[in-house]
Amino acid sequence: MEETLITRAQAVLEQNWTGRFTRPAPRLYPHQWSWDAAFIAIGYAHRLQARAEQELRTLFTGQWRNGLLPHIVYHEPSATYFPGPEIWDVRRHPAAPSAVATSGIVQPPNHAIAAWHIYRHAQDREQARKFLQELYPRLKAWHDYLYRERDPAGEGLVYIRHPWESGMDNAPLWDEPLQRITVDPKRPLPFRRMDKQVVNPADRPTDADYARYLQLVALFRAANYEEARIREHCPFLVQDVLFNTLLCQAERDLARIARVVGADPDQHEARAERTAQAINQKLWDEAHGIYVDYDLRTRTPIDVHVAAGFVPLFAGIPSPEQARRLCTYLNSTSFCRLGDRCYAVPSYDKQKPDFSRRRYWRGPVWININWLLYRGLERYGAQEYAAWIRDAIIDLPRLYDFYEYYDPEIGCGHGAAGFSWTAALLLDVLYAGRLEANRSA
Ligand code: 2M8
Repeated sequence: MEETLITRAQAVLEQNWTGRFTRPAPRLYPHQWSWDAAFIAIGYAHRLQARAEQELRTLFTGQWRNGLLPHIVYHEPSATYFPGPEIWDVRRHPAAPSAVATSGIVQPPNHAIAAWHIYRHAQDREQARKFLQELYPRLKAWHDYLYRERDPAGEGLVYIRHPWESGMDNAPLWDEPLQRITVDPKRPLPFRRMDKQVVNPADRPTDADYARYLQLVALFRAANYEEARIREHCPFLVQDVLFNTLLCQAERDLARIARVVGADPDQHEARAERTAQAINQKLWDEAHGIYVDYDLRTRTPIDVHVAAGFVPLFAGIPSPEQARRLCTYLNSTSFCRLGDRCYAVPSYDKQKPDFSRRRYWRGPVWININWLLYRGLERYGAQEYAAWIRDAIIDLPRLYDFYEYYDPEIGCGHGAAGFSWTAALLLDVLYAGRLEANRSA
């Protein structure tokens, strides 16, 4: 049974592989996405090391000269995705690459995590060491960019300036900050959305969401992508838990990479520590026992509880007492109480009236978030809960195929079919299980 599932997962990735990179999904997402590429490389690493390396190498061809790693690299033109490179018009900034088209925003920095994972699981260690050597300066430039441009006060927390930068595009987290951008609901959109032609529109963000997303892009364009100008005018500036957690773990892994390639690990360890402390000081909600985002425009916490609020477990950020409280909240009717009718952790608090079992980031189960939680719970020794999630990462694709996201109660898949990170992270879980079994045999 396991072999068949591995074959099915590999077939999904094979179908999405273009020869240089892997599309997140065949029609809905035809380009290369930043954090998808890292999750996909994590899946490839166990058997296809060279391809895992190539996935990241190809992504970094889109890196800007100031270190910014764009959220989309448009290697090839496509008629099935909006917005295309002309909407971003990133050449307005002198650091944008000239050889390849990119977007002008970023996504969560999970790349050093993936690069370290490739090295740890390498079939050819020497090749992996060379790969780390090649990638280290680019990873460092990427993190330097984030701390330099996105953390002007030197708090150890970087900000995002667009919901797409969070990776959780239409999460309820953004409802309030987005209200600051006024749109006329009666005015037809001045562009044509392609996503609604490809998947069920009931699963996707609304037109009003898209109007606001595109207004933010217009603001970035008008500022010629100069960060200081954007920072001054952007109505959306948020210190996000998931983004900063991944940055913290990525810095920890970059320190390990630095040791392998003979660079200085101390700066990375120091930054990771500072970010971990800042997350604990500023983003921990003591009253509810969960981490929450912080709105830099209103200088207030965003009082919305999402699955990403538990992810600091992944980077070893919570104290044992905080971890205990996180586990209690996770194991409740708001999220996924073990033994209840729930496959895995839904993306949003189920008790909220606007929770949805099928609308994109407003409730469904996402495999990448659950994978981060599974690893985090293991790190804290919460084995029973970790095993529950691990089973779901295997069962959901086995029973309902490789979808972008799943109904937390009945399991069926929504969004794009043939979704790459669902396949890649399943492969990681299965191969890691085999390693574990071999070790204890
Ligand atoms: C989704 O985001 C893109 C925009 O970046 C979209 O909806 O068009 C998100 O789920 C994001 O996290 C993901 O990286 C991307 C590709 O899978 O799709």
